[in-house]
Amino acid sequence: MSEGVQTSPAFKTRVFSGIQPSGGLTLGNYLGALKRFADAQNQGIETIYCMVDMHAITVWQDPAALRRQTRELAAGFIASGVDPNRSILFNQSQVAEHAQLAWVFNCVARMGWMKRMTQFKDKAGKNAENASLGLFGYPALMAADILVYHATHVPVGEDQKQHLELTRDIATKFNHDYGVDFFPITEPVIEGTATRVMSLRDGSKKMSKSDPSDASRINMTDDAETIASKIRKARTDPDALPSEAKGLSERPEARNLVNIYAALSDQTVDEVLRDVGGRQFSEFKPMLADLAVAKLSPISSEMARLMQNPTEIDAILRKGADQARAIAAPILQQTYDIIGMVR
Ligand code: AQP
Repeated sequence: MSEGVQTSPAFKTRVFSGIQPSGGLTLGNYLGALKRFADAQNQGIETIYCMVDMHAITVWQDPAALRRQTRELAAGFIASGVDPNRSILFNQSQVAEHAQLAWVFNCVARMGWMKRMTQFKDKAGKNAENASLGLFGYPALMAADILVYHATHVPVGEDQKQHLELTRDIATKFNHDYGVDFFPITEPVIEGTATRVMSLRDGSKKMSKSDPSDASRINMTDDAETIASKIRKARTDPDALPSEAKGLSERPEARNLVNIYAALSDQTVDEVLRDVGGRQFSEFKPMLADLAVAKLSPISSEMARLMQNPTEIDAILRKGADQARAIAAPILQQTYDIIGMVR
């Protein structure tokens, strides 16, 4: 056991999560992540949220676009209810400890573990030999993002489940290899009706900011007319809505629209169907469009207002980075002590 290392820390409840500034925010990011980030903060839990720009550059990012998208994402966090006075909000590359711990985890994680990651396979496609090494090692950096704060809970969408299992594997292997109980075994928090918002054009594909079809997603910056038109054109089936959730099990597109409605209105799917069961999509789609516009337009106007003052956004992120570093630096130093690095 290493000198001076606390080996059985009592892990206090601490939430961490991040979003890549790799494009504009979608309704999937809002319902699967941002809205739930604000909910965790509002429950009085310690919350740390991050724009993960080092993850974003695992695929090409134009420098000017990356800067703009990072600030726009920060504005999206704040406009969605993440309060920089109650949550720590910062940009990943401002806190070097993420990259430092990621290197340690690169040496803990195994090649075979990384090769099984479906997101790498999806993003690298047929041309895996030409993908960046960073894209391959992405989950080790994600584990570092979480564990450098000893975070106990990570709210994410369904698509991140496999990466969080890998975070747990890395923590377990590190603790086992060094005979310590140093890193917590983090719990993924994948809850609610919108943990996997699907494309509006294809109910089998996740809604994604990098989908080539803009019609497949609702962007947080879309205006009311665009939102209504995308929902009107969303793919559906010809049947009326059922009156119970089980009637949606074989109807992915219908299920997606009802899930979105439920998440936006803070209801369960059964509660929604109690009201709208039996209606045709010609009636339900305008109801969904009205709800989406009512919920999203205040957020997009607030984002636009915040974006008029980028210096203010940068100051918020710098302050958050100082707070984040104050937690991360001692945890990294303890990690180095455990490993046997002389300092
Ligand atoms: N469709 C979705 N439904 C529910 N949650 C979602 N998330 C993303 N899409 C959906 C959640 O948003 C958080 C941040 O995601 P990210 O930006 O770090 O990366 P991503 O998951 O790869 O998101 P995208 O939109 O698909 O980005 P690209 O196209 O760049 O890969 C995560 O918690 C994620 O689960």
